[in-house]
Amino acid sequence: MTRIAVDPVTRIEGHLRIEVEVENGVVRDAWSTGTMFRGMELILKGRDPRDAWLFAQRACGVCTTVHALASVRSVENALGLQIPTNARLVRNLIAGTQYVQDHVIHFYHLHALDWVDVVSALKADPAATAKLAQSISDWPNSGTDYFKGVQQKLSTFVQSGQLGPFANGYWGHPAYRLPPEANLMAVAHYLEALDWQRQVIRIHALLGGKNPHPQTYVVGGMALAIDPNSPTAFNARHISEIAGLLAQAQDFVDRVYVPDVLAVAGFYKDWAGLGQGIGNYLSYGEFPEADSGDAATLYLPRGRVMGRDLSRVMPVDQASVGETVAHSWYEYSGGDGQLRHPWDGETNPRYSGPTPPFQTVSDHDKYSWLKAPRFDGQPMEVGPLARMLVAYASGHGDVKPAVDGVLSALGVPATALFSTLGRVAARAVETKVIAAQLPGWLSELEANLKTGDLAIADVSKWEPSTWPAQAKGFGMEEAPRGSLGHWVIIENEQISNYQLVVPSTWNGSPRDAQGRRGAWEEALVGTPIADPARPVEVLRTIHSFDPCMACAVHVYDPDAGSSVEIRVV
Ligand code: NFE
Ligand code: MG
Repeated sequence: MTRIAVDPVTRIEGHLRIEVEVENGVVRDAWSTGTMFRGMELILKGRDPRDAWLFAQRACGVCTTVHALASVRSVENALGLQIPTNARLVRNLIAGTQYVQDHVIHFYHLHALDWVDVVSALKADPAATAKLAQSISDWPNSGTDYFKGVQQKLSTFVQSGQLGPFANGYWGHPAYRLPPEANLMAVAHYLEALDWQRQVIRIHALLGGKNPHPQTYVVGGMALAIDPNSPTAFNARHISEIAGLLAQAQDFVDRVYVPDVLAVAGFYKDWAGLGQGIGNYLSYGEFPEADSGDAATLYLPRGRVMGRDLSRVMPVDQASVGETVAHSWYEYSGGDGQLRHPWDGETNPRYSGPTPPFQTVSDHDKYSWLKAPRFDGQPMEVGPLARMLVAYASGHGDVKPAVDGVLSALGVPATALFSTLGRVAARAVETKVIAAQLPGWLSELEANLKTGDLAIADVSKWEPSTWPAQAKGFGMEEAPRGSLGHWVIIENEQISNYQLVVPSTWNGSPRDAQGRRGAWEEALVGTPIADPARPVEVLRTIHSFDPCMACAVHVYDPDAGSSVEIRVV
């Protein structure tokens, strides 16, 4: 039995340690440890609920914007506010743009290097690379000279001994299977995607003032001056600028990202049988298409798929969410093994782990700063795969054909979706679907403004004196990485309790009181590891979830350092 610790896991946001036990070359058990505590919930106590989104949004700069949206939704729910049409559409545009930019960044900049051997790209024949690229897409940057230029740039990096963004990969590992030409093509698109994402996110600047952390939210709607005919407001010129950026976004998704995912996936089909995980999938649903915001109006549906059964979509009620700290560095009054609903949530940090640097943490009863969220007591997987499975099982008019198209292109059955490769493919499908949907929301906004409706916020409850003595609210949202909930209790015009239950907390959850593993832990069990000193297979499955620990453990240890440690113990 070999114990491997990967700490920190890189190409994620925040601080994650993964320990696995390997026997006969296969992972037998796994532990996910959030190694950082932040205490966002404590920071929010006692504040004005109208200000909460400004603080909550700072939980993360990767899934920028999402905590602002979940926060204003929770306070609007508590105060009984419905936002105007314009605000709903602006929020959909900000959130949808976030999906598209974030998913493309995840594939190229955070995940691709688990599948693409950058150093092998130096051996590629640029002419053969051009031929390969032209065979999968009519994207214009696919000539021999273009790929020769990229290869020269890469070679300068390698010869200088400073790989920059490509440092610390397991280059040359036998688990890399792409031919040099496919590796060169992917490296070229890695570099193009860097430029592309910087352009696309200007949409956030136009609608939200800046990125990360758009600044135009307000409880009751958006604080965006909007008037198609005013030179000093958000006007017709901005709408046409956004239309151009959305077209640019969609073009890259359709002609570069999706073809690349299919091309890379074709070499790794065995990963359609690995990393299956829990098999329970949760989606709160997202993108309200009517102002009531009710579940039935959501473009991506709310629901659950349980036990990999795609024949039934189960309902979702926020009341069924609870968190336990049986194996987390917190204490609950009345017992750590309870499942506490977020309105009754407690954040009492009590570190009881070993003093770093340590060899193992998994031999301790408590081993993470993440709480363990459960739905109806069950561990769940959240994220693009969960959303696409819930939509697929619901017979969604856009998602179903898109998923079927990918399955038939790869020649794999629907059961292949329950896997590491399934997560990568589902993220690409979702990006394609949302990139196609965004121009419609922009047209709706334009059409609504043309009717003369310039309402953007309901400020009827702006005065705290109009609030009840006590109000409870929840904001449910689908962030790029999955189901995000904020729960607030307002008492005497102040926040008396605030809890965030975040996508990477669901997925990165430690065990619960019954000893059931979280999604990452479960997905690692059964993974073959060719070389315990270079566990690229662990990274493939963990990265397929797109972890964000900044979100997941909402104190920084100045002594922890920043070295990468892979240890076989
Ligand atoms: Ni910081 Fe996040 C997203 C949220 S959590 S990335 O998407 O909420 O995984
Ligand atoms: Mg929390």
